[in-house]
Amino acid sequence: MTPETHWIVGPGALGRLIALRLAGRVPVRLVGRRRLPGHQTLITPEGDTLARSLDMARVEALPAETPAVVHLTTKAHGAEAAHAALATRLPEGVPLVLWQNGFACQPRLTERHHGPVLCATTTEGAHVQADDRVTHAGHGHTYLGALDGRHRELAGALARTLTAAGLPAETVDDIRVRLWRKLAVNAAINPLVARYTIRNGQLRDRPFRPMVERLITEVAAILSAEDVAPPDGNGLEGWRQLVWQVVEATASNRASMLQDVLAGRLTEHEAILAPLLAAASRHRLPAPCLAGHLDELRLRAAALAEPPA
Ligand code: KPL
Repeated sequence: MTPETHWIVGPGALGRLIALRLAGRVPVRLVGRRRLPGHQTLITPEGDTLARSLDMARVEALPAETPAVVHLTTKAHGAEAAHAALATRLPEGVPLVLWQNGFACQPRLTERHHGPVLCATTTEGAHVQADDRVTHAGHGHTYLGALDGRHRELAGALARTLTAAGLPAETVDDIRVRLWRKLAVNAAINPLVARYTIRNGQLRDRPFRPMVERLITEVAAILSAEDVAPPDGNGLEGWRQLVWQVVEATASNRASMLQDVLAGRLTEHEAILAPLLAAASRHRLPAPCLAGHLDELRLRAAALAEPPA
């Protein structure tokens, strides 16, 4: 029994980045649906190689240990199913950290989980190179907090552990606002780059720039009605600055939604666009561009789910 073990459920790029960084500090177990090589390598943003042996477990064959923390690092659409598969195995009180994009599973799992729930939003960039290799593409920052404003000590301790492991983190009292801000950026960038198969920087050019502007206008009106302020509190202009700063900083990147499309995977459209459209309908605000993207991505998801003829 290793009561201080951090379980990392969802061994994609972010999950393995967290596991490999934390493994130098605390016991770590990677939990997933399929078996991955136990020896994993991280290529750091500086080009160094960090190799570690990690304990692995499949969800169906979890060891008899009580984890200190469960980090859920699946894609947003996999989070609730992954939690359901684990929940009956966890004693009450085990803290859960939700690392998902969007604002869909976070309120639901905060209600459902029998223990403290923290949400994390991060700008760490990572991508999978192979089953045993992940690239930490760029250093970022992580914010941690509970939607119900509780568990500050737990969040503080976790932020210190992550920071000491090389993933700078801090606790915040407004994690809901921060999750919505990231969602806003994702909503203005991701559907367009996925639809037109372009890198983020191409959004600066015609014909894409006005399309981004229309999305920002819709998102800004919805978030203002939801009382979610942009970072500098400056209304529509604040949202424009935020989105264009991110486009600039990630100009040569392929956004996560484009990577999902190119790999034939489901995208995170429900977690990113559906909460915005639900808010738009609550406040009776028009959102034709967001709705068009959601419809299109839903059609794609339905086609992916169909068995090949
Ligand atoms: O988070 C992102 C993603 O790729 O999903 C960015 C780079 C901000 C684009 O929305």
